Amino acid sequence: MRQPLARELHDLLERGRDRQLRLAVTGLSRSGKTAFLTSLVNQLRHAGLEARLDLLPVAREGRLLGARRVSQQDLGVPRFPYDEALAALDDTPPRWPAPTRGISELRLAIRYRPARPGLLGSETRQLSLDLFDYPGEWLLDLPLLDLDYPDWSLDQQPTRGRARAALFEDWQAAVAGLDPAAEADEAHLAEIAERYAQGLRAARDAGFADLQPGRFLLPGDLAGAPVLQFFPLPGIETFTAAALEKLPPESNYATLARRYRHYQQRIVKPFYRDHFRRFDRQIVLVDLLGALNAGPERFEDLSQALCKLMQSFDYGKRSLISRLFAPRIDRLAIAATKADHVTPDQHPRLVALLEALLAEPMKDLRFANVPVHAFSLAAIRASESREVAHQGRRSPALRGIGQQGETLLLYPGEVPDRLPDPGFWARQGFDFPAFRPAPRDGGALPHIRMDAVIDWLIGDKLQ
Ligand SMILES: Nc1nc2c(ncn2[C@@H]2O[C@H](COP(=O)(O)OP(=O)(O)OP(=O)(O)O)[C@@H](O)[C@H]2O)c(=O)[nH]1
Ligand SMILES: [Mg+2]
Repeated sequence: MRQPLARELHDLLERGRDRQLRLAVTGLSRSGKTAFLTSLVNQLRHAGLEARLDLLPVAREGRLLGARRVSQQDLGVPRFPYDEALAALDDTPPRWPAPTRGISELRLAIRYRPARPGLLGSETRQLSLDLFDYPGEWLLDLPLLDLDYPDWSLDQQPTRGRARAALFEDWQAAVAGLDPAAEADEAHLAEIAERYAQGLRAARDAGFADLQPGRFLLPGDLAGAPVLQFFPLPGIETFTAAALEKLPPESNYATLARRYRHYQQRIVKPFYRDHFRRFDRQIVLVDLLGALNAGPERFEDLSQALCKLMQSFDYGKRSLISRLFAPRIDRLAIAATKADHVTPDQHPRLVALLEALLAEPMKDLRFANVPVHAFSLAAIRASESREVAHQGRRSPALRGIGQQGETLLLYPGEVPDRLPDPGFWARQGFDFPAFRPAPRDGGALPHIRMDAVIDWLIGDKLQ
């Protein structure tokens, strides 16, 4: 799916005139990507009318005239399901938008008045904003571009952590007797691969995030194809590279290595080449509160997955191959989503925790001269902040609607402002229920700090 040269040239010219920007949203499964993009489009469409965008100067100053959806350029990419998401939120009772798979795109034309108008005074300008939503799991596959099959096999033994290893027991039992040198049996390999995929799915459902290959979890139209029928080969370390080379093409080893290479070249690489490389700005969403809720092992796993994921944006750390696919991202936001699950006094702590979790990758990115900013936000705020009297003292609380339609009034707990130690989990832990989205009266979606995030991501292009 290579882009025609004329289009690249056109894009380049538009970009030079600051009239086009490609903004990508990513995050691991359920991190809040669809909610974020739905809210972003919704806020911009309601700008100047009902939207509350006080932290977005172009809106506050009355210069933002509005935004319209226009047809996207790349007809090969599915459209972002904005209407479907709004329809779910407007249902009775309101529902959260359905989970999405794969990459989707939406183009907005934003009209605004420049901060310093020209001689005629009534000048308006337009910015084309291309928005992309893609699964963060895909970025976990980046290291795979640099590893050959034997190295990847060694790297991926899923025995880290007891809870995690338990989920792969079936696969381990199935793969144990597989001789790398023996002739491959298609059906047998398919079965072992399916158990590996089952292990990955179970690990994902249990809240684990550091999972490779990413497409095994979101196969889309590749489900059942042999390119997804490989797995790490235990015992491969007992062979020398030369011995592996000599194994016949029909051997288990050679068959699996071939599939791995196909996955690398035909699945992973095109995403980097056709999409990732062309993004200008990026926001990475993190469901930090969900991970706190899920306990220490999941929290640790999220931390590892995120550090891996962030390497995609750090050119310094990248090898030659993956550097070829480096995007020219000149700004990166990271955001803890669903902040409406905690009381507003906890929001600064949530940002501090996110910064602590991503301290290393953030240092590397700053060193690589990519500006990074951390936020906490709620794309679609589903609770209201209240105060309740408790033992003669007034304390903050949240009011929302539970999944069964019941009214909830609660204090969900304190967010640790540094990486939680074992004491934290023993002492306090964390617990909050999910909220249903609040019914809407047709106006802009209620949010927390979407305006600040929009300003950081595109504000400078609306000057
Ligand atoms: N309270 C609250 N919940 C949210 C918010 N954003 C997302 N959620 C919850 O998180 C779930 C996942 O949000 P999505 O936007 O679908 O996340 P996603 O990253 O697109 O998920 P996938 O498409 O499955 O990868 C939603 O179904 C909601 O339950 C928010 O701003 N506030
Ligand atoms: Mg989604």
